[in-house]
Amino acid sequence: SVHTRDQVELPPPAIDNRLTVHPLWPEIDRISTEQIQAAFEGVGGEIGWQLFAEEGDMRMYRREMEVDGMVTDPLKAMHKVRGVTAREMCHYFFNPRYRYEWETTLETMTIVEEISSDALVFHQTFKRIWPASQRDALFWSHVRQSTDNTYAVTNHSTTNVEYPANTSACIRLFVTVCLACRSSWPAGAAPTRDNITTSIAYCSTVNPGGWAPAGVLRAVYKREYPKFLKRFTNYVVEQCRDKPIAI
Ligand code: 6CM
Repeated sequence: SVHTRDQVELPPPAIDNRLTVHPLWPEIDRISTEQIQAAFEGVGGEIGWQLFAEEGDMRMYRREMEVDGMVTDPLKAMHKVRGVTAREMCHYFFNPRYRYEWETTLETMTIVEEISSDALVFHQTFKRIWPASQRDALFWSHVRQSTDNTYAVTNHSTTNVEYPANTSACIRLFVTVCLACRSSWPAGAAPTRDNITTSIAYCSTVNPGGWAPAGVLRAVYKREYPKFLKRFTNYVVEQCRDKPIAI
């Protein structure tokens, strides 16, 4: 019926066997493990992280960084969302079916390869930001359970001969993103939509891949990242409201 969700399409609790035999597996496993670990490390006492957006439980930090004159500021965001699980959060972030509904910077999205139920390769083009050239990205995306009640999606740039960089109107950007989520509920109680809280750590590092004015880029990030995280988390809360909870 319309109110039951196929459990099979939720992120699987164990790694899909088809992924572990794929040539990208060693890289996907290593980078995902590193990213998930780093995502849960605090920014509190650390030098260099500057808070640039704060709203309710959401906090966003960045570290100003440039590589060959290009802005590559690492971004880290923390948030707390009530009424949804880590697994549900990651399901909506990973599954391309929902992407156009929450991703506002997107122009096109193509699934380049379906590696397994928990790993895909995407080609995406983004809306052009004046006065820079349009950007595209080619990246693998992997969703996994890390520990109990903890799920994460890692996205990382890759290459594919059928999708060469910098040939058309687009400059290829490079991205490493991790959305790591951990759910908790009162000890001794069963988890419900009323008592569950999910802590989110979102990390993103984007190399624009070619000339883009630093000031414009930083202004876009400052506006777009908070907008993305608020919109995405509200979207998941709305989607889950009348559905059975998926731990
Ligand atoms: O993590 C996010 N989205 C994922 C699914 O699309 C994926 C995307 C990574 C690429 C991030 C590139 C951002 C740079 C976009 C430049 C063009 C901005 C145009 C703005 C026009 C309105 O991991 C959420 C990414 C949120 C980015 C703000």
